Amino acid sequence: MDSDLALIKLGGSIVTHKEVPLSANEAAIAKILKDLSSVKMPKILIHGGGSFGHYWSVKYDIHSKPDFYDPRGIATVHESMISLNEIVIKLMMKSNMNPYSISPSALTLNHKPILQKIHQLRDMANDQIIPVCFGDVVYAGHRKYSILSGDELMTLISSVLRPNKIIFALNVDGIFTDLKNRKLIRRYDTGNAAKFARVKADVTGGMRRKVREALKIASLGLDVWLVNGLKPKRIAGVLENVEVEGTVIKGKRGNTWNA
Ligand code: IP8
Repeated sequence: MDSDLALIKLGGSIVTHKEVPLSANEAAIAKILKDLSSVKMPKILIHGGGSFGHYWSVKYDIHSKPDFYDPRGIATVHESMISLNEIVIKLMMKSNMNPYSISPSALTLNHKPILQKIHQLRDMANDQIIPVCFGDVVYAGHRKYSILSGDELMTLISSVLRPNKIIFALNVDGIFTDLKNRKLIRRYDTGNAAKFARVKADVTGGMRRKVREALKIASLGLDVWLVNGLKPKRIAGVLENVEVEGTVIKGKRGNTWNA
C-alpha cells in the first residue's frame, strides 16, 4: 500500500539564484516553508545543488558518471552542498519545523538504496521529524566518485517508500507541450506518447533528467506532480488535495521512458 507520506524535491533553481554563484534564494525557501509548515502530513525533503553544487561541479568537471576526479573538486562540491543544506535547515528551524539533515552517502551505496536506512526515513517522518537530503558528490568505490542528483534520490526513495505525494518543485509551472506557446500539460498519462519540450540541460541533465526520473517513478504506479515552487500554495495545495496549476504524471506500473 502507498503510504501517507510526502516526498518533495526543491529544485536548485528554487533554493538558489542559479545565475549567481553560491547565492541561496532564502526568500523563496522561506515562503515555501511557511506554506509547508502548516501541512501536518509526514514529509521528506530533498533539495538540489543550483548555484552551489552545480557551480563547482562544472568548474571541476565532475559528472554523474563514476570516474577519477580532482580530490579538491570533490571536497569543494561536497562542502558547498553542506553549506546550502545548512541554510535550508536553519530556515526550517526558523519556520518551526523539525528538520534532520541526512547526507545521500548515508542512504545509498553505488547509487542503490540502502533499504534499512531508507525505511528509517519514513519512521522519522512519522515522528514529526523532516529528513532533509540533497544532491551531492558520492564515493562510487575503487577510487571513483560521481554526482548523485536530488532527482535520482527522488526515484530511489520513491521505489522503497512509495509515498502518496511525490512533488518536484520547479521554477516553471510544469511540463509544457512546447516552449513557444507554453501550453501546460496538466495531466500526463504514461501510456500516451507526448513530446516534451526540449529544454536547456545543466550538469545533471536539468529538466530532461527531472522528467525522466518522474516518469521512472510513475512507472512504479505512483503519481508524480511537477509544480512551480515559486508560486505560493502550489506545493502545499498538492499535499492538501487542492487542484493547483501544474503537471501530474499519472502512475502506471510497467511503463518506461527513454528520455
Ligand atoms: O541539483 C546535484 O543535485 P541536483 C547536486 O538535484 C550537485 O541535480 C552536487 C551537482
